[in-house]
Amino acid sequence: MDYIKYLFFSFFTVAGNCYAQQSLIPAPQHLEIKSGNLNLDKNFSILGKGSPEEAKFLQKNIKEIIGLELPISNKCTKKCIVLDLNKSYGATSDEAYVVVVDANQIVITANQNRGVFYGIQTLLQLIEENRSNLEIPALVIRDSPKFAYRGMHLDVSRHFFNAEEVKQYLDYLAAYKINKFHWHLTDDQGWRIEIKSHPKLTEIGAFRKESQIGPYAAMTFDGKPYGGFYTQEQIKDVVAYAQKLHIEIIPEIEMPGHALAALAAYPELSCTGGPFEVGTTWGVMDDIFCPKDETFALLEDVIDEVITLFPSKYIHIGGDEAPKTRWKTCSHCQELIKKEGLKDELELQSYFITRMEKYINSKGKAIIGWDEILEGGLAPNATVMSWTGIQGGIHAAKTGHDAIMTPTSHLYFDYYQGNPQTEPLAFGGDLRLEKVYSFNPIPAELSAEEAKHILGPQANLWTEYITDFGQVQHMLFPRLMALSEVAWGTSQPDQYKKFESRVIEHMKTLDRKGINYSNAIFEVIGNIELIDGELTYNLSTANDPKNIRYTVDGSEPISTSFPYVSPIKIDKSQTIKATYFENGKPISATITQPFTISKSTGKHIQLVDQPGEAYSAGGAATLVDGVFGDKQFFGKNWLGFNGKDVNATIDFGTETEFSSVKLSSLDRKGSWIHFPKEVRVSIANDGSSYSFIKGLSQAEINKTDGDLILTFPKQKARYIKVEVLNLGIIPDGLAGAGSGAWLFVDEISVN
Ligand code: TNX
Repeated sequence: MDYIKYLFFSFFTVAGNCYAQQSLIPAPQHLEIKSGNLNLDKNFSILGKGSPEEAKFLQKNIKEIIGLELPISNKCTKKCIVLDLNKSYGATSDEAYVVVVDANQIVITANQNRGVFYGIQTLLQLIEENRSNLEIPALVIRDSPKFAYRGMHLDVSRHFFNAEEVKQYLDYLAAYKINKFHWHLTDDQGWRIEIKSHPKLTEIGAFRKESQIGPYAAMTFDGKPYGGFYTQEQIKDVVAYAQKLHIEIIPEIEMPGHALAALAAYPELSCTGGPFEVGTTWGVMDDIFCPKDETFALLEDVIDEVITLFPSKYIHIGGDEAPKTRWKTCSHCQELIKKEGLKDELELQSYFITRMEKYINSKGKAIIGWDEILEGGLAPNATVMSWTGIQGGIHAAKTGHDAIMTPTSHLYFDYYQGNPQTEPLAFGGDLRLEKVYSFNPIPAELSAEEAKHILGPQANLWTEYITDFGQVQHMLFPRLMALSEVAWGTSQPDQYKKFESRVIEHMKTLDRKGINYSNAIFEVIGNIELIDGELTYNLSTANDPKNIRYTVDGSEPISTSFPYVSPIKIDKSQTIKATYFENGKPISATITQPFTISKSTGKHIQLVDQPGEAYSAGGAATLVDGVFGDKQFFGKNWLGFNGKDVNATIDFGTETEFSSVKLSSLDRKGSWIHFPKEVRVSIANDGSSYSFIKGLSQAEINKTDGDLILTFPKQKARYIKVEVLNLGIIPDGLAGAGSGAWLFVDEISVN
């Protein structure tokens, strides 16, 4: 492939060398190349010393890569790979290791077997990369991770992945030095862990009558019964497997929300008494565990069994997305609130979590919970898993609690990693490899002392839209590699292109192993840039960008269309289409980007309230960048405001004439996104005394498809203010009832 050649060439020229071993992921903290090579051949043996399990692991994997079964022996005659478990080796971390390669031997030194294991993983990558000639360059690697918590999650409730698949998943994590596996075992759509004291949890709770398929809003179902669970024997087997890979499994048992599968089995644990069915649709359900004594009794029994199965010090008890709708109208809950002297249902949630925490602590274990466990007061010893943004993590760290960073904006691997037109159906969002790679787990707001509470990052893989294991692989790769380097602490976001070339090298390994991955990095990616009022469209690809051909008149690019040499200047309305070509043939899908230039394009714009982190695109300027957000796909180019209004002021610079304002909004009730309840346009010449010009009422807005057009007699002014009012609290009966609605807006086009 030409792109490989190109990258090879560019890497050579940029780095001044082309040592293949620089493709290690995660990049080691320290790597020194020496002169000469080691030729790995059948004369080598493996000296296991204090690491017999690791020696076997190395033997098995070398055989898989190069077909040679090297003997394991107790002494080294000449050529050997030495696993030197040396307790006196003075590393500060028990995951640290050193690899030394010279002409005759390879020595891996560490003070713990987990360090030896990571040294082996590094060595396997070196062998993998040099498998054509089996020449490994002489080198010294000294390495240790920055974060002790390097996590990856898998949701097995929405779709079930069997024990063998979970073991493969663990292999992938181990290869990239991830050391925590968060196993999301229970949710509305399925209870997946056998609990001997309460067999109905799986007899009933592990099976649903059908599953939602396709995009959420379409509300289509497949009519096919679906289910599965792990027996305790299988769980033990997976836990033992993970231990060999030095991965700690953290089980999650969701409470009080995401509990419909358990309630279908034991409806008496709800506030209404049911009956219920195991969830068939996605989203957030109103029926949650009722804080009754029998609920706590069952959950404590569950915890008792979970604790015997999982050696981890942590039990994750969920805590997210628990609507208080039922608790508000349940007499038991209201009496409990009074009896315990609680303020409201949020404090009741805190009571629930704290009560479970006490029980779990009494068994010598600690809890982790999602952000929402902060609501109504944080349980005393809890670790917060910060997902809605990074604020939960900041708050936790500032109040002396540990936190794990897993924000939707950077680490939700159920979001799209490429063009939604060519990627499999996903939850939404826009999370490309480069963005994952740019994540810094330590928020800038924290002092060095507070930052010690940030245990590390974790990426989550929710599986509403992931129906089989091949698709799990596709969503995981290559983003797992970016997570790996972020968590190891050697990521360099300003060197993304170098990381990308290492990822391309690793794709060969994935090909050899038959693992699916997304090719999205080879797509043509268009980025809109607005600098000093000048609009440009920048195209990029992991391939050679010079092979991109584009048109400006909406026609399909052909091999003789304009070659892309520099950012395309956009100074009038037009549609750009771009495709990547090789040998005269289109290789990538074509991207299409219409631009609508108006009097507000590129003008200075200010917002009173800022959009939510995950939907902040390019900030306020996104509203005047000449591009209307795509209504099919709210991950890109839209600004999303949670519970807040849009209050935007545009400064034309000089007095300007106009007679219309057009903006777009979205209505996706299943995703908590609602049309605004009002739009108001006002103008001013001094930037402070605004006069109202025109508005749109809720009834008028609800008649549109989201294109909101306000026309009025010609005005002349320097400033225009556009207020788009959020619906407010989502009404009962709709997804997310009781929470703040999301308001999505894009482009404010003035003419
Ligand atoms: C939110 S993250 C959820 C999950 C969904 C996920 C989809 C979290 C604690 N709750 O139940 O699967 O969004 O991205």
